[in-house]
Amino acid sequence: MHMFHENKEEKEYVILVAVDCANDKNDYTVYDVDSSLDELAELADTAGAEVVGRVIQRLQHFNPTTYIGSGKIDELKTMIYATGATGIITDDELSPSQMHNLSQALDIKVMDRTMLILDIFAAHARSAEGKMQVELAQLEYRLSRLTGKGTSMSRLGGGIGTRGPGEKKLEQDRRVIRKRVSQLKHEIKEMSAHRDITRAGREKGRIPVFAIVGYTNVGKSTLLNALTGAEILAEDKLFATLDTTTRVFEYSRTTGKQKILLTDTVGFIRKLPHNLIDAFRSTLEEAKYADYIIHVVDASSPDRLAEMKVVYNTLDELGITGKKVITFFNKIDRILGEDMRMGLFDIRAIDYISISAKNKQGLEKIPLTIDKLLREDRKLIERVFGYNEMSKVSEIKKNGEVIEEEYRDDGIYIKAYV
Ligand SMILES: Nc1nc2c(ncn2[C@@H]2O[C@H](COP(=O)(O)OP(=O)(O)OP(=O)(O)O)[C@@H](O)[C@H]2O)c(=O)[nH]1
Ligand SMILES: [Mg+2]
Repeated sequence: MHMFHENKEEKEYVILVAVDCANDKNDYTVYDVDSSLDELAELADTAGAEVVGRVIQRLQHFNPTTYIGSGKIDELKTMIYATGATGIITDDELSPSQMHNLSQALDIKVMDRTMLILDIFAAHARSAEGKMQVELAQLEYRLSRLTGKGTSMSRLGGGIGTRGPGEKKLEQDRRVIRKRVSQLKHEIKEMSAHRDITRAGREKGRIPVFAIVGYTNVGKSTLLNALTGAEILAEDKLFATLDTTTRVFEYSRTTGKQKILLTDTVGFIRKLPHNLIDAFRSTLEEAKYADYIIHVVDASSPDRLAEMKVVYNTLDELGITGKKVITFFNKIDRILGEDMRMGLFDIRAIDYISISAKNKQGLEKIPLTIDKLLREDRKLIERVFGYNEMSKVSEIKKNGEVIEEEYRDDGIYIKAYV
């Protein structure tokens, strides 16, 4: 079901179409329509299509039958003719009937943001689980269109286009797809059960786990690579990472070494399709099993605030709340001047620092920031352990942070965070 990848020769030339439902222009935590189309253009580029035009219509509400109004459809037809576009992509998910009506009216391939994101996920999925999750999301998206959920057709109860062999074929397709869907769901469930076991094993080790989360393309994988030498693909593409990777990050401080686990996760984006959230739930929820969250933000993005808000909303939606967050403002190398850096703060975070993962700038601040966080959840103890309590001492040395240690006649004096 890939839109653009199956045939590399046949490049798509697309016009991006958006409806601007007049939200508050002074609220910088909300995407404005131009930024949203910029992002859609990046998505199209990532999927290998070339953007040849943009159409924006300001409306109070989306048109329920054709998404945009009839006047705009005429304008769009002219633009299609003039640019030789082979398709359009709308910035919002279309209902089955909107998609049908628009393609009838324009006589051209009509795609929406959801299809585009699904397509990119399909092209980037590497692991068996990732591939199955994408397939599941795609099939469910198709199924909702096949059954005509929400179309006016089923409500009309018959008529042209609802009878004949086509309908029988659809019924068969539906059955095949449903079977595959339940098979996929089953297999994905088994895989995530297996992961739970691996996690349980990790729990015992008591190494603190930090999940690296953030908007797509902010530099999460670059950060993990810089800190641990992991060789994860990091590129200027949206959703380069679809599988989670965990690596040990070990650093030294005067009081000894500290090990933590860092997990790279799938990036978030606004209007992440619901099919995808459901299918990728176990992958997206990876952060749920972490002790702490590292929130990576692209400090150089003009939509920084809106992106941060999307990340926190998505975390809330996934039920990942109440975890302590530290925020890394990344790509600081792209920000010139102190003024710009002044605005970098995150009220939801315990602490925040500025870094450049790519240029390895500011990374030396990371251990201190992590220590501070770990210490907050640890208790400072100070006492003498008798020589018959050596196992306790080695336990503290392994999992805690020893500040002072002194051999005395009556035992070992220990001052430590545990
Ligand atoms: N200038 C600059 N570019 C960076 C920095 N960190 C990462 N990048 C670039 O940003 C792009 C995205 O980096 P990734 O590490 O793939 O980002 P990600 O957050 O893992 O993205 P997804 O996995 O696609 O969600 C790459 O082209 C990186 O080279 C940085 O500190 N400065
Ligand atoms: Mg990545």
